[in-house]
Amino acid sequence: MKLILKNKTERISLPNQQVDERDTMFARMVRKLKTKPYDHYYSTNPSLKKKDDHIRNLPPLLHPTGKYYDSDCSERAKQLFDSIESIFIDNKIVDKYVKLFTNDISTTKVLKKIAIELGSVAVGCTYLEEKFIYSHKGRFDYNYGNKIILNHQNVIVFLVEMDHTRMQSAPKASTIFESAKQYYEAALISKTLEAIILKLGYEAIAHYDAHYDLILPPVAVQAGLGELGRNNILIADKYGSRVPIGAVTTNLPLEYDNPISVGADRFCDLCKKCAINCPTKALSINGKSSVRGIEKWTTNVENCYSLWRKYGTDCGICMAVCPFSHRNNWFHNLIRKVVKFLPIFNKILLFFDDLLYGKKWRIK
Ligand code: B12
Ligand code: SF4
Ligand code: SF4
Repeated sequence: MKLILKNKTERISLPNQQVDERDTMFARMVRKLKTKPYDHYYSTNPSLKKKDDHIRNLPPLLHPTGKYYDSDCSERAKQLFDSIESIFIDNKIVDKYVKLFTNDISTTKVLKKIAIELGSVAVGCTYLEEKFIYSHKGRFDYNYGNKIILNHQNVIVFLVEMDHTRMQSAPKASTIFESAKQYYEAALISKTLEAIILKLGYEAIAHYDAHYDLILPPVAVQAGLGELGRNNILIADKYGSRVPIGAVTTNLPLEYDNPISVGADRFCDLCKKCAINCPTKALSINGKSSVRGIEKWTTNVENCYSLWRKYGTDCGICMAVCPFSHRNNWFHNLIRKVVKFLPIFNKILLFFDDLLYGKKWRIK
């Protein structure tokens, strides 16, 4: 089955199978020796045992021995990541927002307005495609291997913006601080939307850091928020890749958005800046590969994540170096329009991007 993008020049295809959350890098890394999930996982995936054990033995993220550890940023990032688990949504705020829903205005419009008011920079709605739901839980031992049953038909998906200046210091600790800050924001927004929808009498589940039942980038693509880049994450209009994603699935009826083109797929064919500048060469420098039946860019996840453990941060160079991730201002938005509608200028634009910002990543 094919989804046709709005300008009918691009298509996205649906994979032929679901992903098991147990196979994702963070899930693999939480497995602990001498536990049932560990024994089960590596008896079914023996080829991964040696390399995973090696990465697991590296110092943890945000550890003082990490190359870019910073006593201020790293410690504040740690606190923010921890506090995501204890986010509490005040009923008074929920009630205030619930009052905005009246018969005269479309529910989707009100929900989107609330998401923006809460701090998202873009919001889209789409149907929930089964192939983007994980098949089994994997991030925690207590529900390891549980089959995911998610009967919601719809999903509201939103983006939060990572500060451009902080991103320019990637892979230093100020970028992981910014990640933690925006993952916290995304969790807060998704949990607030979840509470509002529940109050309206519908089912809802917030999907946020470590608590995802969905692969978010394709859902965001389907909801019209951008395109997948060579850096293997979402490239959104106006913000490029410096946009963490949050989502809420629900049975509340929603009006759907259509996928869009930002011109990234064509531009990425020429550019390759993310792949060239990735310190561990984790990104595809050549063409796309077939993954679960679709042609797409890939990431060598072991290379990427083991570097994080050495740096003590979440790197982020591939987000920061991307020409689409420049500031959201009139000048760069004009260039974004040219890339979107006049791909004939891609080569010259890339030439000037190299000239102004450099071909090689420079930590600011
Ligand atoms: C595990 C994980 C990682 C792992 C593994 C990455 C991977 N490719 O699997 C590691 C540690 C390496 C990692 C690194 C990073 N991550 Co990460 N990661 C995740 C997580 C939790 C799960 C992803 C997953 O299920 N992967 C397994 C399979 C699906 O991976 P895959 O086949 O390579 O598919 C990838 C893409 O091709 C796309 N995709 C999959 N199927 C399809 C189908 C279609 C049609 C399309 C269009 C796309 C698509 O989605 C996958 C993730 O990008 C998601 C959160 C989430 N629930 O989505 C965040 C997430 C993808 N990460 C994110 C980010 C930002 C990063 C980093 C930049 C780190 C940072 N500083 O923040 C790097 C970038 C690495 C890179 N260039 O690929 C963001 C991306 C935001 C965006 N703009 O898209 C997410 C969505 C978290 C969030 N809430 O915002 N990550
Ligand atoms: S986060 Fe860093 S190591 Fe990982 S793919 Fe991006 S540039 Fe490469
Ligand atoms: S850096 Fe270049 S190749 Fe990589 S995602 Fe951005 S535009 Fe595409």
